[in-house]
Amino acid sequence: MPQVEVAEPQGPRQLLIEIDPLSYPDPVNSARYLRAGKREVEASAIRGDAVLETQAVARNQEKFLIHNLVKRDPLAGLAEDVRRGLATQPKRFLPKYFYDQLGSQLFEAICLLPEYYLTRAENEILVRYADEIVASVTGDITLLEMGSGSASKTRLLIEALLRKQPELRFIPVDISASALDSSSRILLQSFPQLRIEAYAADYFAGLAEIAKKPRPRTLALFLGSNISNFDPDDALKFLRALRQVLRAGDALLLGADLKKDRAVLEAAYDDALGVTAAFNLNLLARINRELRADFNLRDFRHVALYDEREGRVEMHLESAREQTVNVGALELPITFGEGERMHTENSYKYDLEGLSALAAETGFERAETWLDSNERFSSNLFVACGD
Ligand code: AVJ
Repeated sequence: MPQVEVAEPQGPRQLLIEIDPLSYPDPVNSARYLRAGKREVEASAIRGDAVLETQAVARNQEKFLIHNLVKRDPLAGLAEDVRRGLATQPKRFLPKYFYDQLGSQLFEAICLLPEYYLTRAENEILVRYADEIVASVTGDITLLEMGSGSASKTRLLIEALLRKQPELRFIPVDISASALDSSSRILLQSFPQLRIEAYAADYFAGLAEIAKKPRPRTLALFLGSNISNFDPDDALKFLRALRQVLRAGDALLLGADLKKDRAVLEAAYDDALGVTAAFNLNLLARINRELRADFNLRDFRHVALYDEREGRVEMHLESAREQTVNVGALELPITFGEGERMHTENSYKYDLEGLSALAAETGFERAETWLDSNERFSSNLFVACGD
């Protein structure tokens, strides 16, 4: 039976890790992986539908804790969301389902593409201004990161913080327990001055949990243009929820891609090598695999378009012909007309005015903004206003 939702420290020597079943879909291999790859972790129980629970004694016990708040049956969410999305007109999917194991790696590949300037631009900003950024927040800082993923850019800020303070508490929140686990271990190896308390959770659940404990001066990070998947209303909701766990004078470093020339934007989401197309089509491959559907990937085409009025790049999957697809797990035949599009992602672009408004509407002030040398991407310091 699913029980432990939050791992409380069980005493100084113990660490409770729950492994995300999505990331370790095969319990036998997960157990083997844990024994072979992570000697400090001993798998003690395998139960239920591929949920693996480990009671572990860790070498870094007091330095690393993961709280797993991820729901136990992630497939139930996918099935329900696919059913709903295919019943809607126009059909649509949620971008969070891009990131299965292959999808996450395709996204890593996207970040290396010449057309996808976002990652490089943000990296350039952080390399150049990390010291200035952390200097603009006073006091002994705790670092909080929403959607930390592989945490490679975070490293630059951690280094800057450790140049100005001897120790650092880092609280990453990410939907993937396995990403948190591996990125945390790597960070702890590089930075002995770090203590990590990670939350495997969606943003809102993670924030609700974090709000329960008081924290000193906090710098929150929301990097990589991760805000771009939120519709305007949801962006407000998210920033207000984040503002609630902060105190006046705490800050948020928000990475936001800027509005620009259509050709540049569309190329970034429709690269010549076809990696973004594969990333998009992988949604169908995932539904085939996990919900026993029979999408023929060759019968769908990747489409990326900048809607200037909405200020967003849209991704779609377009049916090349009239066809019927079965989704076994939903006992659902779905028909597509020729040229019919399923909407798979919005990526909102901002300008500095919009960012100021966003801050003002959510209890922040846009205190400073740093740009890359091509002025394509922005890193914004939102300072929390008086409570
Ligand atoms: C991870 C949401 C920031 O919108 O640029 C990249 C996702 N989609 N290429 C973005 C994405 C297609 C990315 N974010």
